[in-house]
Amino acid sequence: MADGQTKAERIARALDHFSIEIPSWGFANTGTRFGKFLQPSAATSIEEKFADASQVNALTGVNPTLALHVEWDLPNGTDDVPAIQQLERKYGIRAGSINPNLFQDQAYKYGSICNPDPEVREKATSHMLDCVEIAKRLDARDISPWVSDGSNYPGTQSIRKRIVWMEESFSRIHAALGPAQRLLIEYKPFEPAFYHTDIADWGMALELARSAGPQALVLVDTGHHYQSQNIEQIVAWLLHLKMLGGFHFNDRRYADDDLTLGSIDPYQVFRIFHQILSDPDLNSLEIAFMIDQSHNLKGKMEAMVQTVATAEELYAKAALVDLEELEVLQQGCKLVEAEECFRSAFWEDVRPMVRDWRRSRGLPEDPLLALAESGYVEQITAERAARNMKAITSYA
Ligand code: LRH
Ligand code: MN
Ligand code: MN
Repeated sequence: MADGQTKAERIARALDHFSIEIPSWGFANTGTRFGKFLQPSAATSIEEKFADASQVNALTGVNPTLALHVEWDLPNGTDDVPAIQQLERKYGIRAGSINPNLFQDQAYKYGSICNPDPEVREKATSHMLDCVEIAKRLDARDISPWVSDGSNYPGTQSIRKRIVWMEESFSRIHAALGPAQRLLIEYKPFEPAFYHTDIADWGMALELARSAGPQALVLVDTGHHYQSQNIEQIVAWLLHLKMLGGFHFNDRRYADDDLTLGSIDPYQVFRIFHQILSDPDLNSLEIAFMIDQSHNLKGKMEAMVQTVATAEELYAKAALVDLEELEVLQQGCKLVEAEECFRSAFWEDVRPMVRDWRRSRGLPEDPLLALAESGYVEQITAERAARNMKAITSYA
């Protein structure tokens, strides 16, 4: 490489600084909006989610935090904080991003913070303020709301008024943040709303973050874009503006499919990672890499370990792009040479070097194999099957 480092050294340096947060909901019986196929090994409680996360981290070494969805994981709000703290200690996993839930309560039929009814807006805002408080007590940095609000038919809602209501709500949330906390605003073009979604794209999320205050940033969920949208360009812009707070990683073929990272288009993930790894301020970037996936068919544990291993491999590939050489080629408009320089890193089989890195850090070389050999899935299947089968019976 132009900087004198070997490929293995480059990969080791990149992976030593890599971590990715796993979502509590990735271990539970989640599925599609048409239903879900219950799994005997799925987590049935917050303790089981922590146990699963801890097992994934033991195998991969790069998942020290667990994203929590407040409605699902802390149904009693701040009252549940001591129980979470106990689980943190027991399983050696810290609470990660705190996700408010603005989409399940029946009160949110016509919106949460964009609802024309001020009482509903207040309910939604106070839920987010509770989330800030939960995050403070758990020493969690990020509060990451996804606002599902929107409308299904033209003319049925005032898009303009709803912008103002969002600005008001986010300003209040921002004012409640502690000095080290951040508000990460997620966008999504459609679903559940099918005519307009109040935060439909990165431009809207960016403006809302700017109007909320300096600790508000944008969260990019890779599944939340229209077909063929250039996500790495959005990432480049957000990096340029210093407004990129984090990612929800997953893959998609059609819409918000929540499939395994890199299963459909690994080159896109590589291109996104390249934008980050080529940022001039790389060492001071604080970007929350998070997984947001829901597996209806794959085993939850296997899918999570597979995702993390894939993320490591794609990050390692992106670390192999020879940035100095690429810059010279780009500047000289050597198009084919530049493209080859870029994508030869993508074609590199980094798996042997990633395995070496894992071994040198005392981790299993092949985390998926290690999971299979550990017997963990069989153990949790035996422990949880009865509870899950009961649910299956009542579901039928
Ligand atoms: C919405 C979303 C959002 C939610 C999660 C469960 O599609 O991406 O991040 O919190 O799914
Ligand atoms: Mn998401
Ligand atoms: Mn989503």
